[in-house]
Amino acid sequence: MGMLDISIVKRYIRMADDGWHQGWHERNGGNLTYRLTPEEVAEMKPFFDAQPRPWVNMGVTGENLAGEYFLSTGSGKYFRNVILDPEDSICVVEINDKGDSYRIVWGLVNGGRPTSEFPSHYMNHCVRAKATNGAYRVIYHAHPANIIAMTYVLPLTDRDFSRALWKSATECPVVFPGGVGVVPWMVPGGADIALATCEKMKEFDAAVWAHHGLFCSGPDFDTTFGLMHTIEKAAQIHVLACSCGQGIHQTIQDDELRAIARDFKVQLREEFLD
Ligand code: 2HA
Ligand code: ZN
Repeated sequence: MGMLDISIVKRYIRMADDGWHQGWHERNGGNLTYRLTPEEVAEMKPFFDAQPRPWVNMGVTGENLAGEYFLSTGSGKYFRNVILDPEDSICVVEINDKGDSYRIVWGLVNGGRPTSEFPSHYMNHCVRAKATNGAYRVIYHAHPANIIAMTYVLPLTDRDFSRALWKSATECPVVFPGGVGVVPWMVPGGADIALATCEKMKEFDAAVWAHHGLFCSGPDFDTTFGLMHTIEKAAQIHVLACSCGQGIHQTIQDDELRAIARDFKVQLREEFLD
């Protein structure tokens, strides 16, 4: 029995590998964090390092998740390698009691730090946990090609992206009835993009990063991976339809979106409809 036999660790590794096989994680692209439950932390504690590594200030503060533990991919690590060598590629970090620093308590055995986007992930965990009464535990960032391609073509507004995606596949308004947020192009890795993404995550489960990728949040791995997958599939359909070069001749009408929402009992963001 060791860390790699623990169910949540196995499922985390599987999700990273699934993302790699989708083609969303070229080189060291993307990052995945999961907020552990107290039961999962208790299960892991026997395998934590005898000596935790030093505290590292995050440059951001989130008090509501002080003292919590996260699984995180490592900065500069490749999703492709997570399944082959998890101890080298991922880690568990503990947040201090002020909510402004982390320390590694397991993993990254050859050195390193959690993802360069950890401040963004941590702040978004704080926002999503607050918005969902603690239900949301996963933040996932990837580089799917079609949603990135759309950011070169469509106006960079929440409304334009949400409408185009809803109309690209009938299941979309059911999967993300709240729509998606859009963050303009920004330098990745810093506090500015973290705060801009948090503003969107107060309202949305997913935020598009212009010319960069997609941020998704959810209560568990299946839902969060499924959201990334559904949005990227819709983006692919949009790009394919536009690529036929004939123009768009028919699409799902706004009243048809309303009909889907009515029958599937979801609340569509009305201000995004005509
Ligand atoms: O981890 O995707 O946004 C590399 C990135 C940064
Ligand atoms: Zn990225």
